[in-house]
Amino acid sequence: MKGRVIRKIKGFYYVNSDNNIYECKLRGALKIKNDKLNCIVGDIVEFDEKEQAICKVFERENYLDRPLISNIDYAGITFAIKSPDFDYTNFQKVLLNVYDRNITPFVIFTKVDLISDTELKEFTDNFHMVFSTLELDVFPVIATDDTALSDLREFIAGKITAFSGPSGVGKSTLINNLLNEDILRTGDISEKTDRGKHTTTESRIFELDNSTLIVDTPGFSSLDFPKLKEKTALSRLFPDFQDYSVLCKFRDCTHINEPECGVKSALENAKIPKLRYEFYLYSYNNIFREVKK
Ligand SMILES: Nc1nc2c(ncn2[C@@H]2O[C@H](COP(=O)(O)OP(=O)(O)OP(=O)(O)O)[C@@H](O)[C@H]2O)c(=O)[nH]1
Ligand SMILES: [Mg+2]
Ligand SMILES: [Zn+2]
Repeated sequence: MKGRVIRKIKGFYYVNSDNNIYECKLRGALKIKNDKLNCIVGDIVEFDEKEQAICKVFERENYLDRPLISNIDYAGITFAIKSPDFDYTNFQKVLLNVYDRNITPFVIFTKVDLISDTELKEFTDNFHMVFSTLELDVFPVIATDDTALSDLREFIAGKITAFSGPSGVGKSTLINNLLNEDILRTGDISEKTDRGKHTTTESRIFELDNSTLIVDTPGFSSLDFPKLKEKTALSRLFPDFQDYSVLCKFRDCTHINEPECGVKSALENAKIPKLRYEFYLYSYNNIFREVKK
C-alpha cells in the first residue's frame, strides 16, 4: 500500500492512505544509523499493512531541513509584524533557504491587529519596495480570527503548504483556525525576550479538504545558511539580481570587488535595494568565510 507520512512520534510513522491512518515502523533496511532523513514527514511511502512496516520511501520532490518536511508545493513563510517584531535579516534567511530548495515561497504576516492601519500600510509598502521583483504573494492576517483568512484559504486550495517561521508568530494558531478546531497547542511570548517559547516540536500534516494539505512546523530562533560550494551559486538564490548579474563583465563575478559589475551598478542606481545587497554580503561572508588562524 502507498501513502503519505503525516506525523512521526519517536520511532512511529503515521501514514495516511485513502484517509485511513496506519501506524508503522521503518524497515531495518531503510535505516541508516542516526540519519534523521531516513524517512520524514511528507514522504510518500510504500508500506505493509499486516506488518505495519514502511518498506520503501519514494524519491522526494523537495525537502527542507528546518523545518524538516518533504514534498511541499509552498513554503508559507510566516512572520509576525509585531511581538516578535519583524526582522528583515531573519526573513531573508528563511527566503534564501527556500529558494535553495527550489520551493515556491509566499508570505503571511500575522498579528496585524497589534498595529494601526497606517502602520500596516507603511510596513507593507516598505516590504513590497524591498522585494518588488520577487513578486511574493503576501497575506496580512489576524491568526486568531477566522474571518480574515478567506484570501489565504483560496490561495492554498489544492496545494500542500508548510507554514514556517520563527517561534511565537502564530503558525499553530493559524492552522487551528484554518481547521476550525483547537487541535494544536499554542504558546505565549516571553515578555523578557519578545520571543516564542518553541511550543510546537514536530512537523505535522493536516487535511483541509481532499486536495489541500497544511503543515504545522516547529518555529526556530536561529537558522543556518544554505551550504553552497560555488561562490557564484549564492547570487542565483537572489532572483532579483538576475537581470543585472547577466551584465557583469566576468562570468564568475561575485559582485563584491570586481569592476564593471551589473549588480553593483544596479545598486548604485537604486534598482537593487540596499537592504538586499547588504544581506547578500552578509550571507556571502557567512557561507564562504575562510577560517583564519
Ligand atoms: N494578537 C494576536 N495574537 C496572535 C496572533 N497569532 C498568534 N497570536 C498569539 O501568539 C502566541 C503564539 O502563537 P503560536 O500559534 O503558539 O505560535 P507558533 O508560531 O506556533 O510558535 P511555535 O510553535 O513556538 O513555533 C499565542 O499566544 C497566540 O494567541 C495574531 O494574529 N494576533
Ligand atoms: Mg506552533
Ligand atoms: Zn557582478
